[in-house]
Amino acid sequence: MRECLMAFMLVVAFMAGSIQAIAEEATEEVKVESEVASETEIVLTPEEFEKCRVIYFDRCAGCHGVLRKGATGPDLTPGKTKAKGTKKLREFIWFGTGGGMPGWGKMGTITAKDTDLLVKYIQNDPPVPPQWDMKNVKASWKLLVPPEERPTKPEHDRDVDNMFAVVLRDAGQIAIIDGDTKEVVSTVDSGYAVHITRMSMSGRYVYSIGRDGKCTVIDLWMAKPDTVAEIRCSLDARSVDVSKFKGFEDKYAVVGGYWPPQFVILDGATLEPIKIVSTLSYTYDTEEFHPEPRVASIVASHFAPEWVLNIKETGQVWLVDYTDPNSPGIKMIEAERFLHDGGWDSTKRYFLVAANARNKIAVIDAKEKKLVALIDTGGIKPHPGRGANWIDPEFGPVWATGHIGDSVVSVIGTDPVNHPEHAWKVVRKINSLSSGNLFIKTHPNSKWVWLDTPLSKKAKYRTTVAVYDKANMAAGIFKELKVADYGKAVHMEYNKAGDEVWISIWGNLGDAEKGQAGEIVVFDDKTLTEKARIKGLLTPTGKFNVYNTVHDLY
Ligand code: DHE
Repeated sequence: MRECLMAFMLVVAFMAGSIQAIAEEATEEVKVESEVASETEIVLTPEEFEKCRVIYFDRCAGCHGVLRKGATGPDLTPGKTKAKGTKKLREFIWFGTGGGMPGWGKMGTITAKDTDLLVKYIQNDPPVPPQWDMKNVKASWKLLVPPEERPTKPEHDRDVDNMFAVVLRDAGQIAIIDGDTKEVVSTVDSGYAVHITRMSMSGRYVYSIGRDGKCTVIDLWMAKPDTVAEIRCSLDARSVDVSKFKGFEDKYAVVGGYWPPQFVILDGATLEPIKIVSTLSYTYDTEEFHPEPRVASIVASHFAPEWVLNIKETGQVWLVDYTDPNSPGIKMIEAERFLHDGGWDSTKRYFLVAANARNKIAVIDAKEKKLVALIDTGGIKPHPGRGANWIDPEFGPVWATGHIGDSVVSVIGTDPVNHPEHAWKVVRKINSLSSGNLFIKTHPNSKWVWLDTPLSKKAKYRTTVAVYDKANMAAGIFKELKVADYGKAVHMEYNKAGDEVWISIWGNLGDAEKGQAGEIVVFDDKTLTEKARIKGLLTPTGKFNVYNTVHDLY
């Protein structure tokens, strides 16, 4: 017990305290002068090292890896970084790169002083992060409200299907918002720098995953929705999903880990851990051992009792059969590197996932359990979120992705039965406002496709979204909508009816007093005009409508 407590304290120390530190003193000018660091010049005090470790975890590890071996971003081990030299490294961190790296300094996220420290930090060896095995996982498990003590029917008259779970990223909270009244019904604590939520198949439960690997489950039937169980499955994580196959609805959940690289199968109702599985393995192509193959996106198959786990660095898609969760079956499909985010086609048979190091989309057939295509998107760093599906008047059913490193939207044919000549080909390439796109969204009831550009190098595009007409995509952007005059406009989500689009304004926690920590802007999807603002939210990012998330509508 004492060991567990110590490990937990270590981990809390490992993650804590970062956001505020990074947000401070944002606007100093960095000096970009020529210098080649000698060994003595890259020495950091223990305090500086610790500060950098936290900043690195918050801002860099997601793309470059905890061990800095590289993934979406390049290898940052000392052999490589020293060769680049202090001046170049400082430029990268401050100004970003054309390949999609944000200009952390220029954007005001990392100060000039901290940029200098980071430049030194990444020329030192990375610290070895701790492990997190089943003993730690079990010790972190808290069943706050056992299933038998939960409501037997909703304790309110709200439409649960039209509720939204909104990630309040830098506050580490989830807001539950009534989609009809736009009222914030409840705000509950979740994991550190919480990342996404997914819904149980019944739509009753919201599962959240924090960057600290903490998974929580919120019961939407409660008068005031609240957390009923929580667990920490790893120390760094991004994904969670539930069992959706017929007969297994709400039975299990799975949490993917970035560090340690592993996944944990949980009981769906209580989050009691059942099985932990390491993803340590070999790259699919060169078959070299990789020490950090992280679990990126996870989706639940509708064709078998399986999850589709995308193992980023090794470029493998693992189909995990949860019929017998203590002895899960794993089929490894060779795909491409580095697997990141993705979504289903409209039939939910094909899963399209970005392999962002190779600018490709891999297509997995969940029915035949195999890779059916690797598509060159024609852009740098595809980043679909879950993508968007619609019927193109010329090419039939299509799915689309934008790009982080390019101002282009690639539209891909997805119907091998009735439109075989277009299936798994880029049938349209359309301009976006700018590079720096993260998410694209539509709804079967809408005539529009929406695209954000929160990582644009141009401030005006970070707060503007583009709308396209599905019937006339060839015409390019139909309308630009300025959403806010601060923060970043990020991630669109429809309401259940598909007639409203919700967009987050992701501000700074430190600007809460100015009313600029964030809000959600609701647009009328028919008229493309603003309908409402849900104010006073602390750094909202992803939003997940219950009905659309359960049914994979995007
Ligand atoms: Fe995400 C999805 C990982 C940065 C907001 N993000 C995902 C998924 C992965 C991932 C693997 C897919 C989950 C799934 O479907 O199961 N994200 C990462 C990173 O590694 C990365 C690049 C860097 C990091 O350090 O985390 C990263 N992500 C961000 C952000 O900066 C965003 C904009 C805000 C934040 O939380 O920091 C962000 N990511 C999101 C959102 C989704 C997401 C809103 C879900 C989109 C959806 O509609 O499903």
